[in-house]
Amino acid sequence: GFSQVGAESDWRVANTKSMKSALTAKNGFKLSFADAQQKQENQLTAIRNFIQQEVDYILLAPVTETGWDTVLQEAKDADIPVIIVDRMVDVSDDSLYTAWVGSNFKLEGQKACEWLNQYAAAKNMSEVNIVDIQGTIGASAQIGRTEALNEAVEANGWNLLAQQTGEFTQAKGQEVMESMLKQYDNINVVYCENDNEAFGAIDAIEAAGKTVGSDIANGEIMVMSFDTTNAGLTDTLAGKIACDVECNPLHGPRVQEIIEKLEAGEEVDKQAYVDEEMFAADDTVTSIKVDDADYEVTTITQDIIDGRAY
Ligand code: GYE
Repeated sequence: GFSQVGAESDWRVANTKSMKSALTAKNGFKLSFADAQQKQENQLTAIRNFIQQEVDYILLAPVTETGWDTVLQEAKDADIPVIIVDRMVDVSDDSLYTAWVGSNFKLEGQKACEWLNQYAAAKNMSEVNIVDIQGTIGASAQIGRTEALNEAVEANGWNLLAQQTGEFTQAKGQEVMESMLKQYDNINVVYCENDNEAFGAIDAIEAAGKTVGSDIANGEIMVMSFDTTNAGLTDTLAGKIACDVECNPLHGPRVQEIIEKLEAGEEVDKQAYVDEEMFAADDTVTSIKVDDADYEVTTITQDIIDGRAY
């Protein structure tokens, strides 16, 4: 049984597609899928239903990190292994889940912020007046990306004007951007914690008669984002997103492999991070360093977009 957050973003749709494409009857699976519409109580109900159905495995993509101890203990008491997908659970005892597969969200944020730090230096930006359209509060992706920004704001002397959740959706992202534009007339960077919020922010900026782009000196507003969905990279190619940091949603094959190993009585990694890239609209910054590791920044092209799996 797979309890999925919902369909709030292009990323989530790609994640669900990847899971359903791997966990097929042809591959030996019978998948019960539950969409929670971003509500934890729906996930708790779905997990209890899976326990009643005596499924062999429970897959959980948790909407937020806390509140899982009781239901995961019920799954453990029913001898049903739980695999956590994407966001993490914050539980008192990590024997309550067998494995987790997902991204290093803090590193994603650090990569985005270091790109901005290098970009601002290259363009001699006198000040960075930044707003943060956060993801769903309490989701691992929001926690990591926000934490990285807060640390970079301190380290680089940026002005963090506002921080508010856009719930990883385009509609909320647009609404939050509209209100931030009413409050501040000196915003020059918008840090969107996913592509769908960026789409909403871009619409709000353009509706306010301002220009989205990287020419800060001439009053353009630079939009940054995460996920590198097809639509996100298309906006990056158009120069509307200045930097998009990849968050790989293709967890289906990874979860399939974990289950096949468990079925074969083999050990599985408790946590497995996926490797991720980053893309920019131009080649002002072509590589960045985070904690002594180097990361390439790829200038986006249509060919790259056409060649990607999502
Ligand atoms: O960035 C966002 C989705 O948890 C990494 O959730 C995932 C995030 C992703 O809504 O688009």
